[in-house]
Amino acid sequence: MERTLIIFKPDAMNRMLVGQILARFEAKGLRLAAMKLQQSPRAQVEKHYAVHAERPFYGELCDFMTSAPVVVAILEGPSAIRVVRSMLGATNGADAAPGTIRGDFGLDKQYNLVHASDGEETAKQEIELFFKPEEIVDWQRAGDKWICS
Ligand code: 3AN
Repeated sequence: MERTLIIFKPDAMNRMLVGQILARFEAKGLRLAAMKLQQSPRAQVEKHYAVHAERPFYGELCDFMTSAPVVVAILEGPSAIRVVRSMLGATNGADAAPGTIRGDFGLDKQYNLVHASDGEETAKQEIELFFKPEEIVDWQRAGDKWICS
């Protein structure tokens, strides 16, 4: 069982696509372990994207990510990190394969709808950056026994 952090970015919020995209993760069998709506403090976004601090788009990316409230969530399931990344598709929606979230809903590299952790270490760091331990819920769904044998 793995946990990954996702962020519905301001474009997904303003385009009112959160429900549709979340439905795909639920239908896949991934389980919510936490979810909240927040207006992200700029310092949190800057830390989250610190790996891109030297890139020319860093300032604009931080402006974008603080331009509207976002929905932040933790999804869990077997290989959840890899599964969610593959469901998102390539960074640029124009390159993302049809059938992926970015391939079906987007055309842009900045406005690419959802962030998801890209590895075990980043997932751990990002979950700690966005959630307090008491906000994360351990639970079982009635349907779980029909999702993983
Ligand atoms: P991903 O979201 O697929 O992990 P990263 O980590 O390469 O992509 O990029 C982080 C974020 O930076 C992207 N989600 C996107 O919003 C933004 N971004 C990436 N490349 C560019 C670019 N060339 N111009 C503007 N924004 C970009």
